[in-house]
Amino acid sequence: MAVTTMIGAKIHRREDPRLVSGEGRFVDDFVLPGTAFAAIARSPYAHARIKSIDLTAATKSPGVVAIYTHKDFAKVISGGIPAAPAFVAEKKHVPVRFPIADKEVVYQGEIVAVVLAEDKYQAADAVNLIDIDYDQLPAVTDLEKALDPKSPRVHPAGEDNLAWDFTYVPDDPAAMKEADVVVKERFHQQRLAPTSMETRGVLADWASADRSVTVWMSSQNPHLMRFYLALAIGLPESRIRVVSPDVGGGFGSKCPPHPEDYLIPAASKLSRRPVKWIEGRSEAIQGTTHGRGEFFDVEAGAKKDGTLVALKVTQYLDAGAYVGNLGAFQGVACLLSGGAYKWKHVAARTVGVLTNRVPTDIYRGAGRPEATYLCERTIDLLAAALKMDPVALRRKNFATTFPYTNNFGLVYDSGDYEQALDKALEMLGYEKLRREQEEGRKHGKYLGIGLSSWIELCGIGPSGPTSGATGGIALVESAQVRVFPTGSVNVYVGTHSHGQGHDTTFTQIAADILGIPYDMIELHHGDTAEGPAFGYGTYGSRSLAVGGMAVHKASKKVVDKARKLAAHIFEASEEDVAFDQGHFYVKGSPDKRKSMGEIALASYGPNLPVEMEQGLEAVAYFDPPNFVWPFGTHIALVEVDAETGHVSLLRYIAVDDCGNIINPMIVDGQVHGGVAQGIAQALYEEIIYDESGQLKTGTLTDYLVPTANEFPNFELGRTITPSPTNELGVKGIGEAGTIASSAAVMNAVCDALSPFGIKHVDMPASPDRIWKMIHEAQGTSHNGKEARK
Ligand code: MCN
Repeated sequence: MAVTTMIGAKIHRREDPRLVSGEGRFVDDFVLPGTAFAAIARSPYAHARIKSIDLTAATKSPGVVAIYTHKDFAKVISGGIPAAPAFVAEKKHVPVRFPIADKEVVYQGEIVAVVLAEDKYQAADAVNLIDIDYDQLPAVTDLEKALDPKSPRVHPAGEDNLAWDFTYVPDDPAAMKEADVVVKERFHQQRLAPTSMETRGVLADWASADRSVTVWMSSQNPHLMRFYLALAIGLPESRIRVVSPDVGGGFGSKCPPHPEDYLIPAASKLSRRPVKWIEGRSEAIQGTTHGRGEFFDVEAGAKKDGTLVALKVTQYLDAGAYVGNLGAFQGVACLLSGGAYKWKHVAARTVGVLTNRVPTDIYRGAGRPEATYLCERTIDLLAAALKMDPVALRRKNFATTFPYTNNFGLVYDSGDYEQALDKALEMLGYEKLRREQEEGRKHGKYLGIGLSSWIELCGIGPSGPTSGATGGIALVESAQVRVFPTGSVNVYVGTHSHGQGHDTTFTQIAADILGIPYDMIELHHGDTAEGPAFGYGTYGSRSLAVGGMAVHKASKKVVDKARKLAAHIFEASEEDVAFDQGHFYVKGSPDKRKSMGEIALASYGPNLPVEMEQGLEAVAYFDPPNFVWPFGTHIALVEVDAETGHVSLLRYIAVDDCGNIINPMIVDGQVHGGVAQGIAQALYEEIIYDESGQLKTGTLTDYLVPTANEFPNFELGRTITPSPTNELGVKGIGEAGTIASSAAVMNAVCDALSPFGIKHVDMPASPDRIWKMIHEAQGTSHNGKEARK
């Protein structure tokens, strides 16, 4: 057996000293001689025809190197930004998306021209001097209005604004008839801006002499970016190097290819200079993909005793002006809409709708926060209709036998939902708080308790379903382990760490399997010139359950080879050689032993078994047999001030189960960040456009990203139900907090407001929204006078 102390060790992140002392290297830290700086001219209109572009004044502006428009880029970029099939195989209309507008702009922020100058300020100044004559066209910027066949069309080529209309399981009216109680609600998911700490950025150096390009970009999946570039810029993958160095967060928004990812390398080719573009904060809010942007029409029925019967879900998703590269992934919300519960029947349909707004795409949780929110809100609405305790309704209907196949054929690999629920209730002191709540209401104190018993599909994913969803590439994961003659090790992985702590956790896995000290192992990621041919990147809480398993597998291959060599050196049979605490020995003679380091040195020497080659290294690709299915119960305790509508989040309990754990401290950190992001959706963040498609929340003073001041100390608990899907028994945790928390907070807010007869509140539960609802419910007008009704 190998050393088993590293897996599960609560050790500090090894990457942090470098990052917190300013030693990190982000795209903007890379400086190449002769670099030209890019600034981008974007459409101020949501929909307009471009009548003319006059570059005369801008071209004369100091420091300007070149200005490129569609006609220039059309010479060096072929094809558009692709939309993956994702979870919606059949689509009606996927408009071709070239990275820069030609004759028409279809959302505010769409790129119209790229200016290169000697410095970034000169480039920005010149953008303001470009004279673009637009002819404004009717725009549709509201999801519901876009569904109306009479509304303006986002793309004239389309018959309507429907990008897709796909039914996973059709409605069965007979199923709902079995219910004694039926509830109906429309659940909104406001648009959100991903807001990573580091905005996007691209630096490209096109070397014409050897027909190659190196692109530094802030990306979560550099190999996939290399693949997309190869399809579009006329170079094979072998001549494209993509480097994603330190990346300051991404939350999914740095997975899909963005227009600038094509335009900057192309600008480098056209100008024959390295070109750098770093996104501004307002540009990020306006021009990077948004998350969510949906509403769900839900109908659910249960029997008098609380048995869940039927659920009918229709998802309407605001795709924006183009179908996002992974935008249709959010259809997964339909497939998980039944949550942790046994339903007799679940019907689901997804409708993707084009609007004149920036495209939506995956954002932390992507589809799974929506599924949890609609399911957990529905459970609370049913509990209220049945006059049942929401805890009892959950307990009665949990799936209990695993593997559990849900209504869409997805197989939940393992779980114990009741155990997580019980632990969370105990941590909260549920019964006591319910009594306090009852008492408080008599004195105008409105406490609310909200539960969210979440499940998640992650660890994306098995090759079968994922290759169909990506249009060919199976989302498996790769790793390479190289042991040098001195026994130190380099591990290369195809995932990318941008806050998740892989340098620490993946090294823990390698140290454990190889029996080599943790400090002698270095993790490398983010450079397509290193390691295996392809890496699949970081999203969908997949890195540990798929990528960590590739490290595990490659390390084991190394141990297998080392064992063969040790057997040869000991002149014993391989089966008789034990490996324990980093040492090989013949069973029964532990004193006569050789360390992995000694075997590594020997592997580069002359004395090898017949047909064994020198060296000690291995590549592995891991293709999991299933997704992994973490779960848990979160509980929020809030108090709503009926005078002001303000919600105070008093306590937040998160009990999560992500199977076996590599590093508990990192898992806790991921839960903290995730929970904060879900609470942000519930209470603060919202992208708002006006009727004409102007973004009203384009700065961080309008778009409310909360800080740690807005949160109580999160109280974390854990249950451990190992995954049978992989040898490490692990499940993902990177999105869990976000998936669970908006539902928990909103259930708490609605619970607090139930004495007013308020059944449902939309997100964000801002003071003004709640204040108005309370006044409407009380029959008083908003200024305190009599009813408006
Ligand atoms: N881990 C562990 N034991 C487990 C599960 C996970 O020790 N049972 C560790 C892993 O080894 C890894 C970390 O926890 O170090 C997260 O692992 P995992 O759940 O596999 O998630 P990924 O590494 O694939 O990260 C992706 C996930 C996603 S999809 C988003 S979005 C997200 C997130 O991670 N974006 C983040 N967390 C983020 N954190 C930061 N700081 N910044 C982002 O942009």
